[in-house]
Amino acid sequence: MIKLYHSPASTNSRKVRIALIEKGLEFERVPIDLGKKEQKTPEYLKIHPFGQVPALDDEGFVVYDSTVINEYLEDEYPYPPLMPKDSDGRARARLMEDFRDNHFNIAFIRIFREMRGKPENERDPKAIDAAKAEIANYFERLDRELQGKEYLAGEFSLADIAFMANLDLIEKFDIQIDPKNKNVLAWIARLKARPSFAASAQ
Ligand SMILES: N[C@@H](CCC(=O)N[C@@H](CS)C(=O)NCC(=O)O)C(=O)O
Repeated sequence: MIKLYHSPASTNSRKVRIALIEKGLEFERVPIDLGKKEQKTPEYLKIHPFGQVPALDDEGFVVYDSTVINEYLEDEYPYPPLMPKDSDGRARARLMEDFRDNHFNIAFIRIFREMRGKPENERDPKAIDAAKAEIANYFERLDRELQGKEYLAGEFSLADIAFMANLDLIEKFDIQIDPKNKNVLAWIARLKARPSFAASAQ
């Protein structure tokens, strides 16, 4: 059976949980406690050389990095497809996933680092507000990207899954979405309605 080394709270782990559930694949969840630095133990470093989650073991074939894992799952288990068929659509889905991984999610990580384990008087409100303002700009971009479309690359794809992994944090971090971003609000409601959203929470 597929084994997923993950942390329940990690957004990058959730990306892979969602893809596995969308593909209807059974998998064993192996929790790695990031607080206890289990990701840096010599045994785990044999699975993931950079000591991070997620990592996936498919009957002895080990792959790490959420984006690479999801591409592997798409190649190995093509049905139901989670990438467009045409090269333009595939490039678009990859660009959107890159936007989430290297920009959108990074702003969330900055807020997480400020809030995690720090009493309120030790947090830097300016850093939190700056990250929230950046996320507000990203929602504007996403709203334009979603004009006339239900999902980022037309059909539901790995690009949407990447953003889906962050949706719970929007409420948790009290991030407001300007109501003028109607395409984003409708898209978020669509993503949250998918059974894989609730099923991937842990
Ligand atoms: N590019 C990697 C990033 C993985 C990553 O940042 N994982 C975080 C949790 S979301 C982690 O393991 N942090 C603990 C650490 O780096 O020690 C991916 O997409 O899988």
